[in-house]
Amino acid sequence: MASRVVSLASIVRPKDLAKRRAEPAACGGGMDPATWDKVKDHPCYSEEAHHFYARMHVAVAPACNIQCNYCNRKYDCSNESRPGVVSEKLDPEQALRKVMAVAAKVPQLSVLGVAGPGDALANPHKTFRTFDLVARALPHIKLCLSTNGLALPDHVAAIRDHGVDHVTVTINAVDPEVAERIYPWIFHDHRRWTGREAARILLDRQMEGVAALVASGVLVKVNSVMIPGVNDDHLIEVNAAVKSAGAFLHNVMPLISDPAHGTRFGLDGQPGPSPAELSALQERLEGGAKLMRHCRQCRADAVGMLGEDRNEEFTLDRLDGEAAYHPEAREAYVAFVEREMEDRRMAERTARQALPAGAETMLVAVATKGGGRINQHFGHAREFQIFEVDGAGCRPLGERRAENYCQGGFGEDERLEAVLAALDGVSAVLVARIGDCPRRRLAEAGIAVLDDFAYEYIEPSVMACFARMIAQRQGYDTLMASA
Ligand code: CLF
Ligand code: SF4
Repeated sequence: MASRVVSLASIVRPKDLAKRRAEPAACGGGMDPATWDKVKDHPCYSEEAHHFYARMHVAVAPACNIQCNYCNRKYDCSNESRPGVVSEKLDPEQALRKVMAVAAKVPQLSVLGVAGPGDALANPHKTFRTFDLVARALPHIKLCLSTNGLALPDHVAAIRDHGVDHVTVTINAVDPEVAERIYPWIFHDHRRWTGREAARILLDRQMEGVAALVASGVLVKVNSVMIPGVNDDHLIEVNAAVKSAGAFLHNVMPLISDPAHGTRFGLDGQPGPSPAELSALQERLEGGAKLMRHCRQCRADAVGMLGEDRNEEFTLDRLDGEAAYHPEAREAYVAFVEREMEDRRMAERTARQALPAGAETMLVAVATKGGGRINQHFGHAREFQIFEVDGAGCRPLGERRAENYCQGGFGEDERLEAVLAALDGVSAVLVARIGDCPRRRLAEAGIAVLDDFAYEYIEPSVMACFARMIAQRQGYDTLMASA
């Protein structure tokens, strides 16, 4: 089907290209081989890998040693999860059974994480016992944990000795004055601490732990929760500290503060940032520590590709006996991904060479079910991947969530308006298919819809879309000038 392009005059906005980073080589160009080996199939540490590989969390760490004002213990750890109760807590042996069952069914599985529902290192015996069991049974699985950092300095040697190559530390501030507005108390050295002193101890131990991990060769990712009016501007300092400490990635996540979750911030009416506020902050952080932009704020028992959750398929009552893991299925999948990645990189190179020069940039949204391809119907998309594209290449900016428009064969107007709001500022949407009615509504809103890139690779298509739209606009301008 032919593509439709609309409102070309309104879709391209000027931008200072000099400020933009060139797209890093997709195969980890510039990265040393040891680091590349750690990240190439970790869906959180590599944007490319998240198209192909899955992670799972096991909820073996219920206790926590601090209180964050954005957390209610009834809910998942907000450090690593969207609020929502974990369906069941597990002991290490149950966790192993679950990991075996998932590995048997999901060849994409490459990472096991302990991310709550409390703090992984406030439950060190359960966390490390789980890692031991899984490492013995499935040595190819990467081990990953997430922590608030309070107990981190005490466990760096154990982390290294248990073969945990990836650690996420949540650092929301580097100034105790800011931190005391986020953490009402901590439990440390057999007693409870509050106020500025609690904040100072926590921050000191976080940075001490990060430095020790980096010195041990463990890849560190820092998560920060963006809390408007509390630490939003301050996250620039956090980003600089994270960079100078040698962390691999910085992931700035929006505060989730629905009052229904019963968190302190939620009850006090503390708002989270809008997508535009989050993007604006991320823009200000460009050039500092490398940013992660594809986080999905997963549950502490999430299973599957980022953005999907298959945990319901693997609850304890559904696990019957020992699941048989067949390495051949995994090996075949890895071989397929390697071919796919190579092919994709070639397509990217070709598309980049065809980009028009010029100081213009646009946002393009993509509907995808994964696999790095445009393979989702507009009406089924619960989120859109957003890319910024210009003459230098395209960069992922993360996802924007929207309830899927199509409700069992018919669309709902209100939902379509919500999708349009989620697409604010976007110039074009690439989809596998779309109905006539939403296509018309998007056109009225000045958003081009293209379905002739259906099932193609995402990044090359985004660049080709940009090149086509610029060429059409230039053709239009020439026509108008000669009229
Ligand atoms: Fe889990 Fe976290 Fe390991 Fe990933 S999640 S412990 S690093 S395996 Fe990933 Fe989920 Fe974001 Fe966490 S998308 S919330 S960053
Ligand atoms: Fe909640 Fe995690 Fe904070 Fe502990 S560290 S209070 S579990 S968000």
